[in-house]
Amino acid sequence: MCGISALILADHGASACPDLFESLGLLQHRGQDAAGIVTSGPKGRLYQCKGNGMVRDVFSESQLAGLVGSLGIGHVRYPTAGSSSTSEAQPFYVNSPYGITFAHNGNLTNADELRVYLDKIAHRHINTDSDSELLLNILANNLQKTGKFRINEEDIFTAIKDLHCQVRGGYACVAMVAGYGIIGIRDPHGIRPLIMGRRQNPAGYDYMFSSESIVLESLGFTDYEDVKPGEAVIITQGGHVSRRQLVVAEKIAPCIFEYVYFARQDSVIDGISVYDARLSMGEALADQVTRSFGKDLDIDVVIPVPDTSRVAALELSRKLNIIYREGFNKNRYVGRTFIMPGQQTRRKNVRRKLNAMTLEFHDKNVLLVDDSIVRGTTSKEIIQMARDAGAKKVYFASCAPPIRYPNVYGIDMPTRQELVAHERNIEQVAEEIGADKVIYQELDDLVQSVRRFNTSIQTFDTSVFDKHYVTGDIDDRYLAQLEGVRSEGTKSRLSIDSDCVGLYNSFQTKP
Ligand SMILES: *[C@@H]1O[C@H](CO)[C@@H](O)[C@H](O)[C@H]1NC(C)=O
Ligand SMILES: CC(=O)N[C@H]1CO[C@H](CO)[C@@H](O)[C@@H]1O
Repeated sequence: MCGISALILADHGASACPDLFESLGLLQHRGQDAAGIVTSGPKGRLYQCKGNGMVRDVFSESQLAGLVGSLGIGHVRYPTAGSSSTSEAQPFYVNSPYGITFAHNGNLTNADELRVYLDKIAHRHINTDSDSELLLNILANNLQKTGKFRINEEDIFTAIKDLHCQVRGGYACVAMVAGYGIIGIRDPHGIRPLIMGRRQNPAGYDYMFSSESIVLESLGFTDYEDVKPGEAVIITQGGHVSRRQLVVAEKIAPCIFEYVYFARQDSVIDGISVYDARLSMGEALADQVTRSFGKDLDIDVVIPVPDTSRVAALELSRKLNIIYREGFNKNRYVGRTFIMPGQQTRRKNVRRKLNAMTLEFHDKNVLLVDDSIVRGTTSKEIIQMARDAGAKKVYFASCAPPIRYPNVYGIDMPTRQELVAHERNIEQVAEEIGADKVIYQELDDLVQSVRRFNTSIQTFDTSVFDKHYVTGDIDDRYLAQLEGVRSEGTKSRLSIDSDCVGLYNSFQTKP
């Protein structure tokens, strides 16, 4: 996952950098691998600072002072499969046309085709493995086609509309055109979140885009609203806001994992409070526990695996009428294990991160509650810690259903083989992680826990649970390719909408 922000101030003499810097700190949970800010100053000149590491480590005070200008964009990145060293930190920049900078959150599913297109047809050099560089160059190339000295709003909307035809996947993006303004883009399925808000001050309104509403709230922005799936928003330096619905997808499918794990609980995405959704998940999970245990409900205490699952565990304990206790103490100065690359680091990290208190475990049957079970290595370690602390029986409940398939839209899930629930039933998972019993949320219950707060959303992206990939372009061959198992004849193919054909008229990959 990544986090993005963009800011444009009404007062052209003021500096956008302090708020952008703070916004990245507030988005740090979405990525701790790299961070970057680009601002646009007088004469449309761009100023940039980016690098690998946590937000507080990437920017020094003097570097921040050098990021002048009243508009800018920022990004925090987490590593995806082996990309931490090969991909450059964002934002990315192209000097032609107009000087555009770009940052995004998500992952494309037709990156290979786009690479070929940019190389063979657009003659644009791509220097990294990052999807952002592809998106930026597609946008730049579409704008270039206007052949104009100065672009207007219409040109930008057209370029973005074409971009939606050309790219597939989940992507929420912010862009800045030097000396012109900032742009927010959300993919037609609305898989990745993007929200905008405004803040009044004597000079007029400041505007901001961000991945999560908590950023806007913390920085004093109000009236926030999600950028709609398939919508683009342009905000010029004159403070003019244009929103346009460019593409209407058959299905809107926001990523359900934002609610389960990624987003901060004090954020609201697509009108749904993450906190409310997690409470609901706990309530539904309580019913599942009751169904699963039947008459033999022999749980003495409910203990959350900190931090994400606390809210759900609390509600679950209330509903089951079983006492809730904090049995694990967290060392808050160690990073989240899910985000660290490499199995070895992950294993050691659990015990560095958590400590089980004998007081709460000794001689008890405990129900541990976590947001999800991914590889199972963390769960296994935690269960062992509970046993070492004297627990009699250790039950493990997950707010999410079994994760059996990879995520291709920007969440760093391991390959199928590494997922503990892949090709294992619940009893086998319990055995694998060493639990006396595992209780998984039902998928329907998870979806209802979120959807009840915005029933206008018919579907969510639940591909990691049910293998239903909303972009319609993911098959076993694609997944095998992801896993590095290159089979014969996996040449990239183009699947494009009929109304997009013109964009590709001179471009077909050979069979
Ligand atoms: C529900 O979600 C849709 C899709 O993102 C959004 O357009 C709508 O504004 C949301 N409803 C509320 C009440 O926020
Ligand atoms: C950030 C990013 O671009 N991540 C990955 C997106 O998916 C492709 C596979 O299609 C990976 O190669 C990228 O590294």
